[in-house]
Amino acid sequence: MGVQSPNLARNKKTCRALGVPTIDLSMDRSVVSEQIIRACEEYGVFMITNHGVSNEIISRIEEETFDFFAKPAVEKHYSGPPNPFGYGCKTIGFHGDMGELEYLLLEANPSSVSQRSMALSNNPTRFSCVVNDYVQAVRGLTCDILDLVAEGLCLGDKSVLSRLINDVESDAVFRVNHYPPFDQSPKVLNPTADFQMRDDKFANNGDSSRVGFGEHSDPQILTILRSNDVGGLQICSHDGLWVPVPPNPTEFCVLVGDTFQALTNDRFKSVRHRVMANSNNKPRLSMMYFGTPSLDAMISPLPRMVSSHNAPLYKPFTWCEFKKAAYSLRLANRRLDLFRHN
Ligand code: GA4
Repeated sequence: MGVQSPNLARNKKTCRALGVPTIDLSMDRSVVSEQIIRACEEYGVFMITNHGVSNEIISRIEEETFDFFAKPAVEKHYSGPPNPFGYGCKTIGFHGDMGELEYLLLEANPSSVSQRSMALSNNPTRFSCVVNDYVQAVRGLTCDILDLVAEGLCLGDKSVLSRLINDVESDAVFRVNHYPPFDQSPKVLNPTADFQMRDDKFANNGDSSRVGFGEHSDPQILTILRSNDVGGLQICSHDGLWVPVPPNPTEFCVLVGDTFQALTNDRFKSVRHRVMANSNNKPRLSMMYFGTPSLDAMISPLPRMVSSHNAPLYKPFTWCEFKKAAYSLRLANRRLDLFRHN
């Protein structure tokens, strides 16, 4: 791990071209729609600028959550374990995945104007407002992106995708990950500066001291991620290279999830990604809104994505069934295969 093959070093120039595309949402609607579709097809991930979410909403949530993670460990544990919501530290899910991080998992349903607990903040009302404002803004952005996709794919019903996550029963989750800085030994390469070959041995935390969040794809439709200026996120390219995503606090990173892959009958591919611990003395703080259908929503390839040459690749499943499968497998498993036609 961390050692580049000579071949890889020679190909470094090519690798740079693999970087994640950036899309300016203020451009002409049809251009943006086309760019989003191309990015979903070719990369499964893209950055967005001019997204319209106010700086104030973003900096307030950053401040509140940094304050939470600055609390003494014993106090933070009053908000855990994340079962299903709350504070988690190092353990991810229920099946032995580990990461060098701590996190908060919070409900993000459109009707959840819920009060958060006193253990999260000594001003739970303010904490709730800040979370709800952020989630509402980012949900709106997710819906805009999904409407642009629906237009570009000529889906007829332009809100067929956004309705799935706007449902009052949506199973959406909001997650904040806090990665402490990594104490770097001299022989380890900087994890954000080098392209590395994907290696199955390390797919699930082989070198556990460096893995913040192990390789996985997100099970939902779309993930909207925002981080501070500390790197660590890497995406797996089609060629099996780990490509660092440079952090940019003014942009959002959008990731295609498994459910979007199934809805588009594999035209879009969910992107495998991971987070490596950083070594620049500053913690990484990332916030993810997971655009999710309701538990009983039926997922199957959209009619427009299926034709006589393009048979449906997936059997219909509910989000609840898929979520159960995701939670019963480890991070690195290919859960979509369970729902594929043979
Ligand atoms: C990955 C995406 C989201 O963070 C998450 C994660 C969830 C968890 O941490 O509880 C999972 C993981 C995520 C996928 C596989 C299962 C479930 C941990 C795990 C091992 C909240 C989600 O929805 O799926």
